[in-house]
Amino acid sequence: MTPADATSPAENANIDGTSAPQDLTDGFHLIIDALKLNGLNTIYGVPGIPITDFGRMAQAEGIRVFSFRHEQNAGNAAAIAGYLTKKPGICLTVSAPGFLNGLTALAHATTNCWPMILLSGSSEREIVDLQQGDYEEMDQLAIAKPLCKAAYRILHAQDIGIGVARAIRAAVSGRPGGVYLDLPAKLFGQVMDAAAGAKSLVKVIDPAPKQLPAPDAVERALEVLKGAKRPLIILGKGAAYAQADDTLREFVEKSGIPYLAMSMAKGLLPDDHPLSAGAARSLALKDCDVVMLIGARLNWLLSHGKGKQWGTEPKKIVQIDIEPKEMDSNLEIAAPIVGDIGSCVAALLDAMGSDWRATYPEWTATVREKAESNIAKMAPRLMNNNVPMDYHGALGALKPIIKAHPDTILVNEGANTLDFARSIIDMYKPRKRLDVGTWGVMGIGMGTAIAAAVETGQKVLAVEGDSAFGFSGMEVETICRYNLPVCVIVFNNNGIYRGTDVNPTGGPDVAPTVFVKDARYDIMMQAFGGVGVNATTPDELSRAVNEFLASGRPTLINAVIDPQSGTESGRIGNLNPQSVVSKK
Ligand code: ADP
Ligand code: TZD
Ligand code: MG
Repeated sequence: MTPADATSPAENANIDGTSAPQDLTDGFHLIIDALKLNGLNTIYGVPGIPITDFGRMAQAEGIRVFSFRHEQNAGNAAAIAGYLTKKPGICLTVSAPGFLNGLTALAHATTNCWPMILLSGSSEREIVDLQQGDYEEMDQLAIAKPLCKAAYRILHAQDIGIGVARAIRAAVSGRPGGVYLDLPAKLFGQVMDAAAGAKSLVKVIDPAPKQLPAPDAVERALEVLKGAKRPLIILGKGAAYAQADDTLREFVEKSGIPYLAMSMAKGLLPDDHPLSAGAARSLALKDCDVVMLIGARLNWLLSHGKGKQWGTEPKKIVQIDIEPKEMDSNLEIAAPIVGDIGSCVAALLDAMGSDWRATYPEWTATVREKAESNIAKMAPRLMNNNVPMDYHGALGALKPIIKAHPDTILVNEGANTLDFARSIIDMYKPRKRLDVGTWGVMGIGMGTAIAAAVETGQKVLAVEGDSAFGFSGMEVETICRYNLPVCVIVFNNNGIYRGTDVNPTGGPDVAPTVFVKDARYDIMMQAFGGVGVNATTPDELSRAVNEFLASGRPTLINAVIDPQSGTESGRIGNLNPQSVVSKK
């Protein structure tokens, strides 16, 4: 098919010169049909030129279209939708500024290895390329390219089918990531024969094919595990993404190896599983002799596999990842297994046969004892009733609620609010904990909570630092507008890390980390018809959350936290550069 097949309505005469009506379709409808054909039935975005009508038509055609107050939040919704469903989450933005707002989320999705497609309207090529100053002019494709996994532009209606197919396959195959699809305004109105249009659409067959591991890689890995005395499995969010939950659990249990779950992998096996080394993390990392990484990278979150945290003994590393380039990225990998986690773990189980015995009884007992003693040490702190609440008191109130409602999705961002919640609140089911991911980015909260509610139908608790919440807080209107079962709990300590800093000059400006004291975030929710609660004690907090779990109504709880109780940067204060001069 050539570009000449796409015509404007005026050119739509029959071959015999009569003007009998012909069945037509256009760019708008072809994009919608292409998405629907591939099971992409939800769009997160912000309307405006040139995509306003596209959003209306998509809704009319049965796609759920969620309008946000800022594209970054819509993009974060699409990113987490991709993580939860293994299908690309779709974000829709207007040109230049809207596109740039969405781009941060696309880069975030790519960094986290989640499939997402950013569909953005763009200005006319002729004007953009000559830099003649079009409305919202920007060479979006060029800007998107270095920030995502793949970027494409569709210029002709008859290429929409193949363009959308490419975007889908690029997003979900291999290591998943973000894809940019540039849609110039003129494309939407381009007309073509409806039958030819329908034929031009592509339903992507097997978009993320299984990638089987090489048998010798599997054998090599098992040899390393057999030689281990103190092995440790580290589960990452790639393992959660893979949705091979039963196989993975069978492998961990059959191997008898203690495991650590990275933040978003928590719950892949329940955190109270006897092989969980979560509460003995320091000991497990320091003393293990073999590490098996499953869908986790040796990046900053694991100190690149180096330093004090990892003890002095060299470790042998087994790694399962779909991305071959991930191997040896930071340290030598003794046994790389390249493939998808479902296939790799199944192959390992197969090769282990029926006579594989767990042979690390001393090690598992040591890890277990340490974990239990740490849990016992922590318990009284979680029961404290201090007013104002500290992090332990407030999270101690939330912990048993999640245990009683293990299907609830926990969204979490902040510094102290993030780090304490991650270690205190146990998860019991896969993909229930959604957080700041690889970048430790603030602002994922409301977009993530909205998409989690939409995609799973479950109730969502978003535990948010007051600073973190501010990045996407306006979306409480969106939560109310769509009447979503989301309860936002703002851990309000009057600022970033702590609300107690002072301006050393004595001037009228407060310190850079301090917010308005005793702010009432709950009233924001009331402004849009949701439930707002001010909670000053663990009891009030529990009661408000339980009321939300009973009603499912949009709720915001302002949890008053002692501004003294946090620490600088939560658990990662060591990453702050230090000034020798200011310490004089
Ligand atoms: P965490 O932050 O939890 O440690 P990372 O995001 O660093 O996890 O690592 C996830 C890894 O999982 C990435 O290297 C990615 O390539 C890999 N991955 C994602 N999906 C799959 C899959 N289906 N099979 C194998 N590896 C996968
Ligand atoms: N901007 C972005 C996009 N991401 C970031 N991570 C930051 C800024 C820096 N930052 C953190 O790393 S945590 C944080 C910021 C601003 C907020 C911490 O304050 P909080 O949590 O109120 O959310 P606590 O409980 O007060 O520590
Ligand atoms: Mg705070």
